[in-house]
Formats: sequence, structure tokens, C-alpha cells
Amino acid sequence: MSAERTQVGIVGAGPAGLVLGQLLHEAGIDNVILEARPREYVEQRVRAGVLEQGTVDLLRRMGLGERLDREGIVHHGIELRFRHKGHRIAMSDLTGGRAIWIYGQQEVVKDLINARHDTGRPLLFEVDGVALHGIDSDSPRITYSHDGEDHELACDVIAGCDGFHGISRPAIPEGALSIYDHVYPFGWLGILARVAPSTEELIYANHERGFALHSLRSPELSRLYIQCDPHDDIANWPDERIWEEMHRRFEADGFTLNEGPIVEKGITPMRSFVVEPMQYGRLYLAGDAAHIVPPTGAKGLNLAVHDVSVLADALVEWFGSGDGSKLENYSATCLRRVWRVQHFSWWMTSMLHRVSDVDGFEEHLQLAQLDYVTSSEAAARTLAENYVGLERV
Ligand code: FAS
Ligand code: PHB
Repeated sequence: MSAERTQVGIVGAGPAGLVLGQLLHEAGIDNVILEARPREYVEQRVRAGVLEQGTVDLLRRMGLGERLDREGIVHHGIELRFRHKGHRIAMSDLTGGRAIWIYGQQEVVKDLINARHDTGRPLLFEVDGVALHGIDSDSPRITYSHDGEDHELACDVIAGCDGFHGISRPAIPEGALSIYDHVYPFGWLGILARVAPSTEELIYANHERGFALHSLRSPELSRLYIQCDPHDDIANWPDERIWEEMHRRFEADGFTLNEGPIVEKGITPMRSFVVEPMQYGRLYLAGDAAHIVPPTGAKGLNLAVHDVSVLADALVEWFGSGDGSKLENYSATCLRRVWRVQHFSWWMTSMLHRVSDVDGFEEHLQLAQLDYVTSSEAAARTLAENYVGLERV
């Protein structure tokens, strides 16, 4: 067993772990990132596609804006489509110029991994058997094996950035966490298609056959989602059936949906999940390790980045001056934004997805909400400021 030491041990090389590692590096704080999967897998995993203004501002401040500014696509509005008619929400006009960027999560991860290598600091892929020890002591440790050798990493602090299915959250004793978990009775069937997007801005459609979302990745790549049974098997969805359903749900005067080869497809269940507190002893949870939002609000990645920007700030102060006040308040500070984002994501999800609705009451409520948010400037501004990302919560 070889023994190493660092100040911050980071489990997981997703957006949360990689951004934290970079921010700590910039502050001269020693850290090690441990990732279970191979580099190729982490860099190819198709997930988020929308970056909030605040996330883009932070990546630029970290010197990671070059490719984002060259290849990312800025959007100043979104479309809400219902009763087969589109309604634009002019987000930038309603928020003093704030916007969103279309830039794939895997592109953000690639940029962060390249930046990490430029720092020369450790980022180990394909680690096995990661386990946490002494998290409620002043000398927590992480044990793991890598390249067939067992290692023990002594730390001052551990950051659990290992996602929903990671080992960090379960390392916290039963009963020490309050768990809020809401699973939706529907999922998303998502596709990546090698065809020019059929729209300049994202289209969120509420349709009698269910929700649909037209997003994109580049002028050649479209990303689309439709509401489906979360337990359905993707094998039941041959490409023709997917396109037929897409055409029906995006139907509107003067709109044509471009079809092309589907290069990736999958079904994702949807849940709203939060644990409180997001810290236990010297273990700090960030991102999907602590909370999951339904993707309707495009918030998961952005919330993960916000968590670690709060954690990095608190750690810089603690290691720098010994003042632990921000670290003690890490969970409370993050949870204010977590619940705001949970509410927004649940609200968007409830307004846009169809549930079995015997008497049509739910449907009328949804359409009344959509009529209001697309006719009242005050209501549209509420949606816009949450979607581009609130500066303060
Ligand atoms: P991640 O899950 O990204 O990263 C955790 C890392 O930890 C992984 O690399 C994993 O391999 C590693 N790990 C796990 N267990 C480990 C162990 N035991 N040891 C070592 N490493 C371990 N969010 C948005 O903001 N916008 C969107 O448009 C959007 N679309 C989405 C679409 C889909 C289909 C999905 C599934 C999610 C979407 N999300 C979206 C949410 C998503 O982006 C997550 O919020 C984001 O990946 C969270 O980042 P992390 O917390 O870093 O977790
Ligand atoms: C995406 O582009 O993958 C995307 C966009 C908006 C969402 C969810 C996913 O709300």
C-alpha cells in the first residue's frame, strides 16, 4: 500500500470535480482527482448542453473560454410551443442582456481535462475500489487501487463529486442526512442526430401526445428529446418511430423538422432529489452527488459548477487564514440555490409534460400557465431570469 498526502482529495472527474480541482490549483491548494472511468468514456458521455451566464463567466475567468467562445453558440431566447403555436421568451431583453450558451458538457469536460494536464497535478482515471475513511475526523483518508496497486491518500478535506451513483453520499452514516426524493412518472427519450437544427433557438413543446424539446449541439448536430415511459426499452423505438413522433409533437404552421441519421439515443428517468446537509465532518458533497434536477430547466451542470465555486471559495479562506466560517456554511449557502433551482425545474417540468389526466383539469392548468407566461412580461421575466441563471439567490 503506497501512502500519499494532499490537502483536498476529490472523488469524480465530472464537471464538479474538474472545476473544483482547477479553482484549488489556481489558489495554490494541493489536490488529487480520482475518476473510476477511462478518459475516453468521460469525454464522450453525452449529457448537458446548456450553460448559464454565470457558468460561462466562471469558465472564462478560469481561462477556459477560448474554445467555448469559438465553438459555443449564444442564445438570447427560447420558444415555448403549445396549441401548435410558438411563443418566444426574449430572455436577454428581460434580464438586462444575460444569455445562455449551447456548448456540450463533454466539450466542457475535455477543456477541463486538458487544463488539468497543463497544471501537472494528479488526475487518475480508471481507479478502483474507492473508499472513504475517517470523514468525521481531522485526518480523513481515501483508499483506492490504480494500475493494480493499492493506495492510501491522506487528506485534510474530501470533496464528493462522484455523481448520483457515487460512493461519497453513501459513506455518510444513515440518519445523518435528510433525503428528499421525487420520481416523475415519465422520462426523456433523447437523440443526437447528424442534421442541421430546425430552429435557431431551443423549442420546449407542450403537446397532447407529450413533451418535446428541440435543442442542438452545433450547426451540423441536433439534440432532441421526447417525453416517454421511463421503463420503456429503447429497442421499442426504431428511428422511424422516433422521427414520426417528433414531427407530430413539433407540428406548427410554417415549421419543418429536419430529419437525419441518429448517432446516439437513450432513455433517461427523471427525478428531483436533494440531501441535506451537503457536508458531513470533512466530507463535502457537490453536484449530482447531493442533488438531481429534472433536465427540463437545463440546470444540473450549472448547479454542480455553482456548488464547487462556493466550496473552493470557502476552502481558500480556510487554508489561507484558518477562518472556517464559509466552510461551516457551505451546505446552507448551496441549498438556497439548490431549492430555488429545484422549484424552477419542477415548475418547468409540470408546465410542459403531460400526465394521465382523466378530466383534463391538469391540461387546462398547464395551458393557463403557458398563456400567462407568454402574455405577461412579469411572468416571462420570472422564467427568463431563472433560465439564464440568477445572479443572487
Ligand atoms: P457527474 O455524474 O457528471 O460526474 C461524476 C463523476 O464521478 C463521473 O465521471 C463518474 O464516473 C465518477 N465516479 C462515480 N463513482 C465513482 C467512484 N466510486 N470513484 C471514482 N469516480 C467515480 N444539466 C444541465 O445543466 N443542462 C442540461 O442540458 C442537462 N442535460 C442532461 C441530459 C441528460 C441526459 C442527463 C443524464 C443529465 C443532464 N444534465 C443536464 C445533468 C448533468 O449534466 C449533471 O448535472 C452533471 O453531469 C453533474 O455533474 P457532476 O456532479 O460532476 O456529476
Ligand atoms: C440539451 O441540449 O441537452 C438540453 C437542453 C435543454 C434542456 C435539457 C437538455 O432543458
